[in-house]
Amino acid sequence: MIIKSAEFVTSAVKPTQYPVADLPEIAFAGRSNVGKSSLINTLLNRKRLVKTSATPGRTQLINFFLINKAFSFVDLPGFGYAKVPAAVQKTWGPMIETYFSTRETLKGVVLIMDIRRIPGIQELNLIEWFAHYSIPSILILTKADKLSKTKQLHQHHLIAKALSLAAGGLIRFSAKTRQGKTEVWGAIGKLLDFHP
Ligand SMILES: Nc1nc2c(ncn2[C@@H]2O[C@H](COP(=O)(O)OP(=O)(O)OP(=O)(O)O)[C@@H](O)[C@H]2O)c(=O)[nH]1
Ligand SMILES: [Mg+2]
Repeated sequence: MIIKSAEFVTSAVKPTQYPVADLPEIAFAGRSNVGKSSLINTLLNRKRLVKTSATPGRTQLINFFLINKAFSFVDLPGFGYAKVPAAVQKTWGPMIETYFSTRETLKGVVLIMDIRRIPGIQELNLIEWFAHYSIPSILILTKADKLSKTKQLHQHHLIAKALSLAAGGLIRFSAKTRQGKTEVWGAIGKLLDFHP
């Protein structure tokens, strides 16, 4: 995929603040600090388009990016970070569900999980929402560089089992080594109906 342009558009919490829905859109979801922003930056060959941080839970807004003036990427706020104030944690569910249920141009969601961790109830709930709202999903196991190849395969199979999926339904990825980047673009291209 050749990235000619990638620009931040706006941050939003509610539909009236979303940019006009006139281009196909792909959203990125996952636990806080899992590596959502790093994955987006890696896909776009940008070091700091999307802010990453060592402090989890920093992205608490829905951030919209315009790519090649042809489609949008949306960095959704992460869930599950205990230090986020209770009031913010409470608004996360409705904010995300409103986005999933109202965004007509949403073509799919990339759910990012840590390859070292068996997904929990939040990931399972998100996968249920995707099914409920008929949103196609791409499931990613990131930070693969943190494990040996043997351990990667072992975790890949355990996580697939925990999600009742075939192993082929998960893509192993690393923002550090760029492992899996081509595969992720292939999956996104299918949802956006182009060939990256
Ligand atoms: N080794 C390794 N570290 C990674 C990878 N992806 C992200 N990280 C690190 O994990 C930390 C969190 O990454 P972010 O991309 O900011 O994660 P996020 O999910 O956007 O986090 P929030 O927006 O705070 O919820 C940073 O220190 C990254 O450098 C990866 O593939 N490999
Ligand atoms: Mg982030």
